[in-house]
Amino acid sequence: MALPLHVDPVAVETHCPYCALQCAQTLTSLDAPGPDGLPLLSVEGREFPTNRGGLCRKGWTSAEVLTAPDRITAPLLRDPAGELVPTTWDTALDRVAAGFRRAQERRGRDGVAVFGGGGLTNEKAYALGKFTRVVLGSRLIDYNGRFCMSAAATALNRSLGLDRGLPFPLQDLAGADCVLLLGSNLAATMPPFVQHLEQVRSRGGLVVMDPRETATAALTAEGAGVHLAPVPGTDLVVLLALVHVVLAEDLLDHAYVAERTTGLEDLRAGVAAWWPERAEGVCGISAQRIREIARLLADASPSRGGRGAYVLTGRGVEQSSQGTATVTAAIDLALLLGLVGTHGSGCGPLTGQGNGQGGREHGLKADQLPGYRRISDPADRAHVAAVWGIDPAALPGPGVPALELLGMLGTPDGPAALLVAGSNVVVSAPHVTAVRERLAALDLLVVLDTVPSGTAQLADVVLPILQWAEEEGTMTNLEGRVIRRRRAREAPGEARDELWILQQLAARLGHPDGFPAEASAMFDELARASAGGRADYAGLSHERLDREGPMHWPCPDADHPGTPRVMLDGFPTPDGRARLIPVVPHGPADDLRPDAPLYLVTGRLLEQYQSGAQTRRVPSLLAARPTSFVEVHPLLADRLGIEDGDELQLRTLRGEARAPAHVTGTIRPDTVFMPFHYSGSGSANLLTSDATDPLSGMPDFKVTAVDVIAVDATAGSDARDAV
Ligand SMILES: Nc1nc2c(c(=O)[nH]1)N[C@H]1C(S)=C(S)[C@@H](COP(=O)(O)OP(=O)(O)OC[C@H]3O[C@@H](n4cnc5c(=O)[nH]c(N)nc54)[C@H](O)[C@@H]3O)O[C@H]1N2
Ligand SMILES: Nc1nc2c(c(=O)[nH]1)N[C@H]1C(S)=C(S)[C@@H](COP(=O)(O)OP(=O)(O)OC[C@H]3O[C@@H](n4cnc5c(=O)[nH]c(N)nc54)[C@H](O)[C@@H]3O)O[C@H]1N2
Ligand code: SF4
Ligand SMILES: [Mo]
Repeated sequence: MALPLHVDPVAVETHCPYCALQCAQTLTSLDAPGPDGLPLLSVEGREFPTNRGGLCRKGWTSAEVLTAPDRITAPLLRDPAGELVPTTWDTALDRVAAGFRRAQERRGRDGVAVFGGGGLTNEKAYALGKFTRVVLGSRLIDYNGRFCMSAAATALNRSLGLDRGLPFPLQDLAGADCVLLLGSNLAATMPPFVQHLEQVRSRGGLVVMDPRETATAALTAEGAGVHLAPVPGTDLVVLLALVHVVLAEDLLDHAYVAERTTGLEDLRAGVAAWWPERAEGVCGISAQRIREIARLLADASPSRGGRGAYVLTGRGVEQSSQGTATVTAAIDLALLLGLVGTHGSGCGPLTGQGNGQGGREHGLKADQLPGYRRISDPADRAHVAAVWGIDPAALPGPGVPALELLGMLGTPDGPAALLVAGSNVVVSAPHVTAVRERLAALDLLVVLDTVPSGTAQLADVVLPILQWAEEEGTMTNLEGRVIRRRRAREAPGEARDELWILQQLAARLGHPDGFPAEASAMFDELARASAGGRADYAGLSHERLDREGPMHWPCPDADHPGTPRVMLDGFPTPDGRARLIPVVPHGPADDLRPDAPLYLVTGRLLEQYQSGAQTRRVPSLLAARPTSFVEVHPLLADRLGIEDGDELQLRTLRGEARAPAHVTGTIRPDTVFMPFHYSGSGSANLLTSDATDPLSGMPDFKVTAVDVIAVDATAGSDARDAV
C-alpha cells in the first residue's frame, strides 16, 4: 500500500547500504511513523554511472532493515544468569574499557584484538584502525575483506604496484569487443551491472567462466558469448593455457610488453608446459575452446585492431588457496595483450562489499596504514605517526590475517578480548565450528551491530550502532569512486554513531583527544593521513564531494579533478613497469578422495546478503529464499536416489551440514553448490576448509571435497545435528 507523502518530504541523496556497486538512492521521509516512532523512508533509484537509476531487490527493500523488530536500541550486557540485558551507555562503555585494560594487563598490548568489516564507511574504518594502533597499541586488527578481496589486492600490488579495484569507470566496458569474466555471478550479485555488458554481448564477446550455469553465464546465450564450465578450482590452469596460446601463436602486444613490462622470458618458461591439450586433461575445457578464447581476447585487443578487451575477476577464482596465483595469471594475460593502464581496455577484480575498497585502503588490514601505506615501511610509519601525534616507534608492527587472528583468540598467548565491528564471523568465516570455540574462550567479546547477529548473540557486551541511512560518511566503490553517504533519519532509541563510541572508549582508555565524533572532521584527518600515499584522498572533503559530486582517488589536492583511469602514464613500481610473474598451480588444498568424491562450491543468491544478518530480516527477501539448500545435478540425484526437496547430509573434513536438495541441470554432475547466507545446520561454513593462500591469507571458500548422502540412508547411523 502506498503511504501518503509528508507535505514537505525530505529527500536525501545517498547510496545503497549493501554491495560495492553503491547504486544511488533517494530516501524520502514518509508521513507515517514506523514501529520505532520515527518516519518510515521510501527508497528510489537515482541516476548514477554504476546503476543508471536501477536498483536490485535488496536495494529497494533496504529501508526495512532500519525497523527490524529485533533492532537493538540500547547497550546490552550479559548478566550473571547469562542473559543479554539492556544497560546504560556509561555502564557498557566502562565495562568494555575495564575489560580491555584487564586483557592487556594479562596478555600485553596484543591482549585485545579488533575485527572490522568492509561495510564500514571510510571514516569508521580509519577511526577503528587508529583506535587499535594508538589507543590499544595492538597490532591485531584485520577484517572480513581478508575473506573477500585479499587475493586480488595482493596480486595487483605485486604485479602493478597498485590496487584500485577497477582502474577504470564501469561505463568504459561499453566500448569493448570482449569481456572475460572469471568466477563472478554479477547478474545475481550486482544486477544493475548487467547494463554495462549490453554492447559487448551484442558483439558476441562476453566470456563467463563458472562451473555453474548461473544467471551471468546465461547472458552468453544466443550468440552473446561463451560459457566455460571448468572443473572447480582449475581456473589457474585455464589461464596458464590461455597465456601459453598467446605466446605460442605470437598474439601479444610486442611494443607494450617491451615498453611497459618486465619478466617476459620467465613467464614464457613458466607457461611452456601448459599447452592446451594438457590443460584440457585438468580443467575439462577442450583445447580447441581454449585456443578460440585466446584468439577472441587477442583480436579484441587494440594492438590487433580490436576496440578493447577486459579481464575481470570475482570471488569464484579469488577465494582459493591459490587465489593470488590465479589473479596474477589473469593480470599476466591482460599485460601480454596490452590491456592494463591503457584507454579502452582493462583488468581488475569486482570488489564485493559496499566499502571493501576503502576498508583496505584506510587501516582495517593487518599490514596497512591509511592511504594504502605499509605498516612495515619506515617512511610510511613516520608520516602516519606525525598525523596521529605519536612517536613512530610507538606504532605496532603488522598483525596477522583474519583467519589466523580468529585462531589465536583465547589461546594462552593470544588475545583475551575481541571487538567486532561489521562482520558476522560465526556464519561467514570458514570452518565456523572452530571459530565458535575460539570466541567462547575469550574473556570479553564486544560486538557493535544494529541487530542481534549470530556473533552478537555470543557477546558479553553489544553496543547498538547507527546504520547507513542514519549516518554521515563516505564510501569508495568498486571503481575507486568516493561517494557520500548521508543521514536521512534520526537515531532510534539509544543507538549511537560508531565514531562517538570510539571517542568515548578512547577517552576512557586515556586518549581524550584525536577521535572526533563528526564524520567530516574524521574525513579531514583521513585525507591528511593519506596525503602522498598510494590511495591519496588529500584533495577531498565532505564539503567538496557535496559540491562537486563523487570523485575517484587519487585526488592529491583541492584543485585536482580526481583520477577515473589510473596507471595510464606508468605503473607505481620502482621502475615504472608492470611485472609479468610466472605462477605454478597446486590445485585446491582439499582435493577429491574416496570418502569425499564431490566438489562443494559456495556462493551467493540475489535475494540474500552475506551472513544474512540484514537481508534475513527483510520479510520479502526471507520469503523468497527462506532456507539453505544444495544444488544437485539430475545425474547425481539419480545416483543418490533422491528427488528435489529431499533432505541431504553433507560431510567434509571439517564437519557436517544438512539442507534440502535443489535438483537442477545448471551445475556439473561432479559438483554441488550451497549458498553461505544461512546459520544453523544448513550453514555452508560448517563444511568449508580453513586452508589459506600463503600470500594473501584468503581461505579456500570456493572448493571443498564433500560427501553427500540422502538423509534416510543415514538413519540409525551417526547422523547428528551439526549445530
Ligand atoms: N545478492 C548478493 N550480492 C552480493 C553479495 C551477497 O552476499 N549477496 N555480496 C557482495 C560481496 S561482499 C561480494 S564479495 C560479491 C561476490 O560476487 P560474486 O563473485 O559474483 O559471488 P559468488 O557467488 O561468491 O561467486 C561467484 C561465482 O563463483 C563461482 N565459482 C565457484 N567456484 C568456482 C571456481 O572454481 N571457478 C570459477 N570460475 N567459478 C567458481 C560460483 O559458482 C559463483 O557463481 O557480491 C557482492 N554482492
Ligand atoms: N562459504 C563462503 N563463505 C564466505 C564467502 C563465500 O563466498 N563462501 N564470502 C566471504 C566474503 S566475500 C565476505 S565479504 C564475507 C562477509 O560476511 P560477513 O563479514 O559476516 O558480512 P555481513 O553479513 O555483511 O556482516 C556484517 C555485520 O555487520 C553489521 N553491520 C552492517 N553495517 C555495519 C556498520 O556500519 N557497522 C557495524 N559495526 N556493523 C555493521 C551487519 O548487521 C552484520 O551483522 O563472507 C565471506 N564468507
Ligand atoms: S546492486 Fe548492490 S548497491 Fe545496487 S541495489 Fe543491489 S545491493 Fe544495492
Ligand atoms: Mo565479499
